[in-house]
Amino acid sequence: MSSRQITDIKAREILDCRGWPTVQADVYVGGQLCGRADVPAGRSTGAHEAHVLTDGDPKRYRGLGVKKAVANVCGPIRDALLGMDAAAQRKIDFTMIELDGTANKSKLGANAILGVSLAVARAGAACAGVPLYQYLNPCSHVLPVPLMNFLNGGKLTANDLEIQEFIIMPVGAENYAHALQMTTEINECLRGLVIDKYGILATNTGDEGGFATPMRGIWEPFEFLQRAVEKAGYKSGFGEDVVYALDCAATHWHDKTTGLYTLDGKQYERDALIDLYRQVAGKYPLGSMEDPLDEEDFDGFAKVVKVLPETQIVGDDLFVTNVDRLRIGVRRGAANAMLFKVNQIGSLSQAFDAAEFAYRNGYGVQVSERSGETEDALISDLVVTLNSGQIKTGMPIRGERTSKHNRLLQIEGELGSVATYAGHAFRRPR
Ligand code: 2PG
Ligand code: MG
Repeated sequence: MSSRQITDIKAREILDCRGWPTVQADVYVGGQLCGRADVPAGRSTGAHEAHVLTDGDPKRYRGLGVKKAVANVCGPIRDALLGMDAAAQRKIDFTMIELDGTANKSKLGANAILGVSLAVARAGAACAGVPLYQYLNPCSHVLPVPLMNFLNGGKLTANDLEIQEFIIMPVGAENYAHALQMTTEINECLRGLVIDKYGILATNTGDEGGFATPMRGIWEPFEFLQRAVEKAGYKSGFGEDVVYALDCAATHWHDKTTGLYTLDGKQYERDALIDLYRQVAGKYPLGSMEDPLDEEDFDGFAKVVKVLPETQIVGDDLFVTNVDRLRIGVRRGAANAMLFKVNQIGSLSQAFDAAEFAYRNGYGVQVSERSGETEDALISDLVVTLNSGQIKTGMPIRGERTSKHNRLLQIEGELGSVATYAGHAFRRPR
């Protein structure tokens, strides 16, 4: 009998940062709790994401309870995995996938499967007596550039900005700790500028900690970011202190019937929108842009890659961390980086497969939070495991976001002189 044999699996319904129920799973080895993990949840989700199993009972949490998913963990998943080696991550993940038997994990729930998958990884690391990032990859050493979401819009905020995230990347920082310092200094300057123009109420924040201001369109947020950067004493530009980034989340302001995009009251055909992006990138150093177009428009994404040669183009709703969709993207030259969200696909092994496929094809990998997070900081270990060089995990305020940043500070300390901050090389740091 292996000393890493799984002896029990438990789960419970907990709450995420929006107060919505989600799954927490526990894995026991040798009678001891060895791995625990929480499942995050999106709000601006892609149509092709794995299925989140909710109870649909309007009497509890307006249908959003996850007791059924919890029961699936404690019943069929537990039965299938008891006695297995906690280090057999792949075997465990694919046992659950087979047990589910559907393409999108709708029978057991991606939230049930992922919770166990992540908790198993933690249990494996605990048995090995090493931190998770080191257990998953002994060559982990790259600290990512954080994509800091200073101004929030879209589905993650109650304001009129269609574009979901206006981001600053502190690429010129010396290390992760310095990146956080730069971010906070710039954010304090931005706060002052926002108050001057819009008053104190405009400094309320959205789901990921960026200000939820009444700004409009695409130009005004950039003007504010640029002024805040300068006021804080930093320079924007490739090779300078900071570059900018966007998550347009354009699927959510694209009309599938007319094919038009509506931005600040104006309608755009696809090519006109791409031209607008070109103008923005001509004025501001745009290091990265996520989901510039609708999630089904692979050819449009390929066009954006050609029009913006200096900008990393990231597929989120486009790829949903799914190797099959990524394969289509690679074939058609759509985007050149993949957003990595474990719950989009629903198991750690499949998410790693997608990342590896991305790397093999010269694509970057940007590890990402969901808008609905708990204080679980597992993605901080994953970004270092992947040596991916970039993480999007919200502003360093609100506990469910600071937990990730603070975990990265711990990892930077643990790695000591081995730690390498990705900096300007965030697209290919390895
Ligand atoms: C996104 C994310 C996180 P959500 O679109 O990239 O920033 O939002 O988790 O709601 O999908
Ligand atoms: Mg996105």
